Amino acid sequence: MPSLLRLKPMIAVLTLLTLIFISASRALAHADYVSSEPPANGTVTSAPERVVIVFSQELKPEGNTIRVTDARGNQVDRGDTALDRNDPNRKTLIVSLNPGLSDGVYTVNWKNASTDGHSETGRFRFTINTGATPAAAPLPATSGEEAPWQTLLAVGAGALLIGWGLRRRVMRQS
Ligand SMILES: [Cu+2]
Repeated sequence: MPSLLRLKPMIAVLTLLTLIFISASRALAHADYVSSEPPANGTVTSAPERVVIVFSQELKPEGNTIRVTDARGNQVDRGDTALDRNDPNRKTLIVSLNPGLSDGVYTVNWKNASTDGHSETGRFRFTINTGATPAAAPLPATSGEEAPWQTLLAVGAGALLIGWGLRRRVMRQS
């Protein structure tokens, strides 16, 4: 039966389109992670006072939690997750952190409740690295004379990096 043979690709295409439609509407219908401060997998150079997460959809005022833990699993947030009052779209959550967090890797677990009745969960990490070594301390005022060779060093390092990048590109093309 030739008609049945012709039907098979059509069914395949329809199935594919349905799957695409379902995944697209799912993405539209939930409050997914858009961005955060600190950023996911990012490194900050000073201890943040809070974690802010922006989602793709309006959230309910209740039922949202951001839980932040240190590398040992200890809670370092203050349990005060709330909508950001500065966001008129109600897509932003904020939680306060304990002051003066030490360098290390922190895990953020979030759970939200969007106004369409759905709930999403997610997790990301960020690193605090204040570079708290004597070498990273602010340079004394007398360091003005060092500026020229420091600039030279920076330019030299930049040139090396660019050269290395070009070489890699050339090697990849050949
Ligand atoms: Cu939804």
